[in-house]
Amino acid sequence: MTGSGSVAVICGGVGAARLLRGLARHVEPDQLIAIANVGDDMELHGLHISPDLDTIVYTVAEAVSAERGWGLEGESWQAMTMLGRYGGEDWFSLGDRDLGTHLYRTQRLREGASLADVTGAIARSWGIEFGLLPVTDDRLRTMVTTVDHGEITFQEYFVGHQHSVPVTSVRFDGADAARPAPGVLTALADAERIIVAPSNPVVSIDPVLAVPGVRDALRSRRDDVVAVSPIIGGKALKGPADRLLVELGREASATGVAEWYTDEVGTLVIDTVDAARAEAIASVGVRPVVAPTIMSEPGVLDQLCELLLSV
Ligand code: FO1
Repeated sequence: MTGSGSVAVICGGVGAARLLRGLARHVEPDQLIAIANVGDDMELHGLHISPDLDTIVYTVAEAVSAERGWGLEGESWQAMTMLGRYGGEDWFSLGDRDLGTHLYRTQRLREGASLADVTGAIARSWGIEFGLLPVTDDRLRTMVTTVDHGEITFQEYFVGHQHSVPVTSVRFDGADAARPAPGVLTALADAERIIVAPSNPVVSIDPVLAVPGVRDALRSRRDDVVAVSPIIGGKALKGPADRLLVELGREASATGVAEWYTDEVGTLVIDTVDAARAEAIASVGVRPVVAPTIMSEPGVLDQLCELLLSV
């Protein structure tokens, strides 16, 4: 990138969080803003839980459980054990420390704070200096229609059924009425570069784009939008993105991702194992860039960040 242009990142959960941990090392904090999915949010035990926001905070703060990719390292599960004793809802594992985050967020929301305000307070308390915004402060819930269980919530699909049940369609409840959180559209308009993180296109990125104004903001700036393919060698590194693409009639490949994002993304970074797909991707009108993208490999995250800021 040329000037001290700002960078806006469209984020889901784990993959986006890992990329942000790298970008935070390459972009001045006041020039970096993450716009995160809240379609995974849910009310449970009377608490408002925001998995993708919390995964980003915990990961960037280096506090996330390395084993799980979500929740906190060194967790205990006493509250869950107590719930189990009473026959309460213990299918969604909330660690004792993690519960503190949900208690605080729920209380602040009840007092009338916006999700964006609470998210800012939580992020700052973990030493995160760049901007972290929910795509909307309004209610947005990803709903998944399955072959065997009808329409269920995202977490019932992802956790309840370990995302192992075939899906026929996905919708984002509340999207039409949802307003972009304050600052979201400005960030997308002002950014010199918009990055779409390697999150699940179907259930993590699309709910962000479904909030009115967001998809159009990317389409109008398509040449400045670069995505990282979350599908490598036909597989998702984590989660159901590959299966969902196939179940929705698309190809589980970097080419399928390029086709998914054709209208919003001008450039798609694909892993070296998918180099042979570059021509097919170019033929759908997306500029392919081949580079190592497995961020857990030494040096790859920093190289990828430098590439995303310069490509
Ligand atoms: N994922 C699971 O597979 N099982 C869980 O019990 C679980 C609990 C959980 C609690 C808090 C949180 O922030 C995330 C949690 N996740 C769990 C992950 C979560 O379902 C996913 O991170 C996203 O919703 C999808 O990216």
